[in-house]
Amino acid sequence: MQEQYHPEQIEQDVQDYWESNQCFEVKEDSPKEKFYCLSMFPYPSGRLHMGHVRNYTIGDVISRYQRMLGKNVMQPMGWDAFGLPAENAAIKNKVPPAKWTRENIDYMRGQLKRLGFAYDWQRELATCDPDYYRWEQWLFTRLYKKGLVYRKTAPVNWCPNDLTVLANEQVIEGRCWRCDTEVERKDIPQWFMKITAYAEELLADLDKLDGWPEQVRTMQRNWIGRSEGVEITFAIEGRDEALKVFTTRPDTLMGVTYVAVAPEHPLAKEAAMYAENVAAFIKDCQASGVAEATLETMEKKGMDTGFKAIHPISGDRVPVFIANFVLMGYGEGAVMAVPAHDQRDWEFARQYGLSITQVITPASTETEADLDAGAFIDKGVLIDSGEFTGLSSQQAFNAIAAYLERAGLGGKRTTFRLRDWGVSRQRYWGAPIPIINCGECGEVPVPEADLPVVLPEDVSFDGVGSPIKKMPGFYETTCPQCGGKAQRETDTFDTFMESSWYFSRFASPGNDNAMLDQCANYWMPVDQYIGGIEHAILHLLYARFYNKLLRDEGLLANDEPFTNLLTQGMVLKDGAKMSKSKGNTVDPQALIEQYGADTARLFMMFAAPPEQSLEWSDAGVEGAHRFLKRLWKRVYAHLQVGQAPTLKVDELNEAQQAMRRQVHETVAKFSDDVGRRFTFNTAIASVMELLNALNRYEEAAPQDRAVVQEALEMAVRLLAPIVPHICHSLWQALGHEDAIIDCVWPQADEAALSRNEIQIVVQVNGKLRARISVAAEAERKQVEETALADENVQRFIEGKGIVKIIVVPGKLVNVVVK
Ligand code: ANZ
Ligand code: ZN
Repeated sequence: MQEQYHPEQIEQDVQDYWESNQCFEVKEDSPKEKFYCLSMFPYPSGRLHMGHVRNYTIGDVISRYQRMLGKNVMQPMGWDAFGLPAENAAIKNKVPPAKWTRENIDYMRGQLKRLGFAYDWQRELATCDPDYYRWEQWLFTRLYKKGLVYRKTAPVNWCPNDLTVLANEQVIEGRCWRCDTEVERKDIPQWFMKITAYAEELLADLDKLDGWPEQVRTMQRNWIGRSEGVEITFAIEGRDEALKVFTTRPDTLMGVTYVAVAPEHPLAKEAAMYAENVAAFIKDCQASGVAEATLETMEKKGMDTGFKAIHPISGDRVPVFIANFVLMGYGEGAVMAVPAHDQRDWEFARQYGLSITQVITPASTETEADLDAGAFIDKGVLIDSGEFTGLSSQQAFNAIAAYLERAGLGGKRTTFRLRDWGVSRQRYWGAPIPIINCGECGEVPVPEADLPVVLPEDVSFDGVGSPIKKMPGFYETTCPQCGGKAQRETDTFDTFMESSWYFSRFASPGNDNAMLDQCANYWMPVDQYIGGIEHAILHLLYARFYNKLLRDEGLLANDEPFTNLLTQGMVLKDGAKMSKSKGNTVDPQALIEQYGADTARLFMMFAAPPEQSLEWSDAGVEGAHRFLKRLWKRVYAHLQVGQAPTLKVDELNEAQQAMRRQVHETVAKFSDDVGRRFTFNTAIASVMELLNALNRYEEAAPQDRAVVQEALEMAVRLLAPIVPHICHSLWQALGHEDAIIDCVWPQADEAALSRNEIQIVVQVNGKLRARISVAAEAERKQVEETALADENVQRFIEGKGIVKIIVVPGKLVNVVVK
């Protein structure tokens, strides 16, 4: 063993050892319990950032810990390789996206290896490889036949100058990011996945996910947004087709003073044909783009269509408005407006001079509805509502639903906020959508034998539109059904398609004959998933959806993909998120080069518990490094004296027992912190304290050296998942042939934990009445209390006064009573 700690050298040696012994390549044939640990795979942007280092260190520590618990642990890694940044980089640097992406992957793979993560690299995949996305295309064509994917017209952001579709993040304050032209909304045919068909199950199964943070489950529940309500039909005067609305408050039906439809609603379009100002209004609404986040905050605008709706119960005529806040994609794209009881409707009615009719009054006399100040939105008791007057809101919900049902004018219905997933992107760098458009046959899925539809990678990329849209060699084809001339779809998939199933493919890698095989059912579900909270909604929801699709295809047996979820906190610098745009990043590469992988890993795990944000600190990194140097030095000093004798636990003196007790208390605390609480920082702190105690510990007798040997071995085993390289070396230096990655996780020795107990006799008035055991180092007061608490002693002193208590330390207690 060398005297000095040289991380760069030992880390290289240890990594060579792992690689040449294929230490992290796992199979499905183990009798051990399986454990699948997965960190969210990175986008190959060029270099790792600190967020990656943190995420992957947490995952690696959990993996290595689970392995030491005796499990068959699989930890894979791959690349979420499609997406917009590659296109932007291609424009900037004049490199094709494929080349740029693959070079980044090579560089980042090297960085991950340098950090010593225990990945089974045999399972590596990049989503831009046709061998991967072909299965996504395959599944898509299967789902098409099942009716779970369909095409419909939907709006996109369109730059009229560049003649290109823009992603939401390419629209900056309503303008194109490249040419600053005002962005328009354009309706084009796009492909959708019917996630709404799984809405009920996606919601219900959240209850099973008790290994997920409650916050994430709540976010998913809100996103799915189940609403129980009533669908109501309003006839339109002078027209055959009626208008349907969805409401969660049918109890307010008698307070309807107008109805409102979305700008895209057929009735709005019809009104536009009769009146120019209506047409202009609709156009104006559409120019505001498609980014939906602004809906809540935008100014509420409306326009009278001139149509009159007939109230289904009273028969009153009410105006039909177009309103920009009514969404075409929710419910029926139309609302019954009740300005007295809905704030949005109230504001709208005020603005356009529409009447406000109160039909709900507070149930308790303590509150009062002040309709001049705003809508009264609480539930209560019905007034001015004909036969429903006097009912509570709850009773009226059912009564009105039943009435409408009998009259054939509606009934109870459940809707979801969740919409079908639009998966078409008018971009180049993505998986081609496997559909052929034929003038005769319409949309025809690419037959299985013709898959994959490979994306041409050798392209010149100028950023104006997608190159494959200008490549007849790609899109001109023949129809698989009629053999006539046809055109390939040139849109590509949303990259969430690739990230929604990569975890199952890791469990069943490289199969050229099937999307997944039986191995997937050995490994799935993922036991521990680790990633950023920014993926709490879309990625996790789509992944859960995909898992259910794959299950229903017979490819997976599990209902849910991720049993436990850990969302790690952000890496901050000076209190702000580390990000390129803020210019406050610290490059992990420099950190690794200066201090080594173990220091980087230790810092990441020591600076904060994983779910909390972590503040970057140079001092913290140096502190982590100093600790590793001290650990090395302590082992070195210990070994300089020669081999330690065998530990004889029965022959230890008090000081030795006390030292040994701290060792085993550390083992117990560390295991609990890491295994149950995930508080790696406090676990590490306990080993730091142990090392301090060892440095203070005076070694005189040979058994002292045996105690120290055990202490150092325990420290090294506990730290092995966190700083695996140094622990590998130290373990061998301490005289072991086996590799520490395969050591079993240490168990605290119960005997060492219990304090040294001694037997004491208790007399009452000089007569032996009991034998008690107390800690050897127990204080006099404690000995007295234990003696007096003894049942037999109690019998002899009961009802008598205690005159005095004589204590002979370590021997006897005599209670004198009168
Ligand atoms: C009348 C009413 C009266 C409503 C009242 C609320 C309060 P959640 O809970 O999110 O499901 N709504 C229905 N379809 C809509 C659409 N396409 N765009 C915008 N708003 C729509 O919300 C359901 C309520 O949202 C419905 O109940 C409807 O307004 C509105 F005192 O109907 B309500
Ligand atoms: Zn055809």
